[in-house]
Amino acid sequence: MPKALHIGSEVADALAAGEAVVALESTIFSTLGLPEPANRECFQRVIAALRHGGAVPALCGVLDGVAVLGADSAQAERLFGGSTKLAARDLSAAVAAGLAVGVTTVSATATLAAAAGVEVFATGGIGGVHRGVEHSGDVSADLEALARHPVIVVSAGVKAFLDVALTFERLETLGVTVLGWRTDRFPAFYVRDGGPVLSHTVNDAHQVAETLRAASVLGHRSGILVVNPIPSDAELNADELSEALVSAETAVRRDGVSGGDITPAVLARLSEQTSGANVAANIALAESNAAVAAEIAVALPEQM
Ligand code: PSU
Ligand code: MN
Repeated sequence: MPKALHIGSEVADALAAGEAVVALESTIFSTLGLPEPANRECFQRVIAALRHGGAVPALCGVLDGVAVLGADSAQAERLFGGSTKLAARDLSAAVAAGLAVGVTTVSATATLAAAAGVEVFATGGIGGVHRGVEHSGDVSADLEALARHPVIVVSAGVKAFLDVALTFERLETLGVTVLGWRTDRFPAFYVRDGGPVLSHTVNDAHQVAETLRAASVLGHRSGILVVNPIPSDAELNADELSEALVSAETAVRRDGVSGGDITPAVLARLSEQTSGANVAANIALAESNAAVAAEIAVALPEQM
């Protein structure tokens, strides 16, 4: 049987040498996450932030029936054009079916990172509990994956149009440790503040690394969510945003969109309504998360 997982050579070398590696999902860099050419700009800025911080980027996806961790630039190009979104449960099926191009969400990327021994993962926002969950039952597989894999995920909170309070409750139920990066509030993606009060705040990467090591020694083998608020100069106006979100969601619901198609549809509408301001904010927060993830990945080996 052909190999199911391919680790890029630079990533494999870095892992063997105990150097810092940060996994990246590919959904946000595809047009499902950001419109062209913002998706490429986001990727370039995330990569630059990781390299600047001393970490090797490991972009994940599925190509020609192989799960890839550490895509090279030609492979990355193919992923940017991907339109099949893969959650954790889809990975093995996509590999077995020989899927040409599949982009990974947070749940699939956390799965691959854990399989390859990559401990840090940077994203924009994770999935969570959707508003109206009582009717739809829509809860992202990202939450379960965070509970299952001992990976540190750096995000600016959850996707803007989710139910943040319910997501926060679910994270507690699942036993996911949530650390506020220099904040005591759960950030609201495009906006710094507004979320629930956090129990744990960290001020530097060593505290995060220590938390992961302690979790391992204590047998708490689940993930750690580090929430990093969007940089202040990039955040959106909270009132304008909530208005735009309501109308984007209403339109998407009216169109009968469901399941994994909801996020791309809402984001596309939102981008029309904010004249692209949400796209600029999304890039800024992803870049900032990458910088924090690099710091954490560099601090990890020192903690052993
Ligand atoms: N947040 C965004 N844009 C995105 C996503 C999150 O602002 O495109 C993607 C991530 O890949 C995340 C996924 O893991 O959406 C969750 O999708 P779902 O709700 O279908 O589980
Ligand atoms: Mn969903």
